[in-house]
Amino acid sequence: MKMQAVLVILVLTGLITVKTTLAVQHVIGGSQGWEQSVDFDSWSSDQSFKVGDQIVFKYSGLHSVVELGSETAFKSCDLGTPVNSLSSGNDVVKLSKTGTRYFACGTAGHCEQGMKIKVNVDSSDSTSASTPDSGSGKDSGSGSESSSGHGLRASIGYIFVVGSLTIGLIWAY
Ligand SMILES: [Cu+2]
Repeated sequence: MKMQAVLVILVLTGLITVKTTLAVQHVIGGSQGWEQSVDFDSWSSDQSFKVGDQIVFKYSGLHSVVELGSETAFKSCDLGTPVNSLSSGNDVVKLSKTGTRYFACGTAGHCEQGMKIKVNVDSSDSTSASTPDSGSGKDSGSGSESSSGHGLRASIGYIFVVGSLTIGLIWAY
């Protein structure tokens, strides 16, 4: 019984470590991606966006991504003065500071049909003081090179969990 307790503690420690230190990559709209059929309001209500996280817009050529500069522009779908425009179909946007960011589809009529999303970025947990240098507030890259760092950190996290499990099992038997 005592050994099982040790195992549980080790695994929990590993999981908590992963949770608090890893930046998360949020694929907008989940498995459906950046598509008209998704209810982005309800999708985002289940998400917790933190500084250091990334959001990814995945979509077909019918769509694009326009970042808007204000709540007003977001509400009225005013795409006239975008902060940023993306169109690779696999657009990675880093959430480098707290605040609200607004995104809409650039295709005529899509924003009005609900293809827009408001992202509220909260500060990351106080324990992780490692905020990668990001001079500009909006560095958004397309492609996968900007997500490789996350992948590496994720691997380290998983190794940690597997390691904890292994040590726990060795202890238990
Ligand atoms: Cu669209």
